Amino acid sequence: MSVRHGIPDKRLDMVPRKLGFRFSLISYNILSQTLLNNHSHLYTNCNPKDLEWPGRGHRIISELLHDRADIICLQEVESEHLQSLYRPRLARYGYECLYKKKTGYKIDGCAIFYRSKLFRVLECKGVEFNRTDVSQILNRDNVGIIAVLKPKVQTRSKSSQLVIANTHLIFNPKRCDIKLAQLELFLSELNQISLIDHEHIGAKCCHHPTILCGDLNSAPDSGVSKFIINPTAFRDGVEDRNERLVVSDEDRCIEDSPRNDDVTEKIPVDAPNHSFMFKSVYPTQNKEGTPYVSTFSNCIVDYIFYTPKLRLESYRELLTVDELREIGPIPNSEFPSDHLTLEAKFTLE
Ligand code: KL2
Repeated sequence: MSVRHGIPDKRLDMVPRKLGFRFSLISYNILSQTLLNNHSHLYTNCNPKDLEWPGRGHRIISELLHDRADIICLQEVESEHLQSLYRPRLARYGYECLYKKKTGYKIDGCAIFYRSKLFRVLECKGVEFNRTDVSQILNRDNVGIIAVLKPKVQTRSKSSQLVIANTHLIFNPKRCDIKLAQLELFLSELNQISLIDHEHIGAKCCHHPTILCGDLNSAPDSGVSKFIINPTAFRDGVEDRNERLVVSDEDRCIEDSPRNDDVTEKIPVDAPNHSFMFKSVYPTQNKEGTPYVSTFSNCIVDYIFYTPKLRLESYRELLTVDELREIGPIPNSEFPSDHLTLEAKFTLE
């Protein structure tokens, strides 16, 4: 059992509310085996045994099944492993799966598993971020997936459906402009799917209860995070706006750059906006000011955001940067990925 499973969930409200529909959700970047093998220099401090396939795959399954979450959002799921391992193994426990593979020659993608006893899928949309027809910087193969789920059980919740959006933004630390463009595109798709009444755009609470989660490859103080939480402040922030201005040639040489990268310098982009009122499940630091982490770095890069009409009941605490440093590099025998699992419980109001 992992260190984190021994720690009780952080509860926000001790008053039990039995009225609404309750469900749990996981977001987890499971670390694709192909990416692990291709970037083996990143894992030289790990025990090679802990990196082997299929052992790591089986430990990922155990981690996923530990709490039997009702919805499991995964990133870096290889289509091959989805068919041979994740889909059949999770099916035994009552999960069905929705999947969107990255475009181009990429082998992995985003998956949403859900307990089919509990939910019916009303709609599902894979969103491709390679959209040079929209913007020249939208030229990478990242994707997201959006599902509209309807609880099958009778509840007293006023809301009758739930929108789940799961994505994995580009890694390249110097291309915050692309991360933001990918996010904007994803949020505009999410907006179309999640809007309740198209005649009341701009009105408060015009969306179905919505969860946005995944690996944003962005720190809590990044433009990406700020834009999600407070788009108005982001639009007004000169500093953040600068993140949208494009970068030097040297910056483009990192991994995910397409070979003939012909991004134009300083593309003027309209100020981005969205009308979701997202809150983040996870605090970015503890009471002493020590940052929490979701991967072996110095901050959180994975998130679960939720809108009004969802009540956060509890969440599994992350580790602080010091706690993870003490544990050492991951993957290890307890942590099968280089990311930690994010898990939260909600009530649909
Ligand atoms: O940061 V990640 O890991 O969410 O854990 O997302 C990307 C990176 C993933 C998909 O592109 O592959 C990892 N150095 C380190 N990690 C990299 C690099 C790199 N140059 N390129 C890709 N990844």
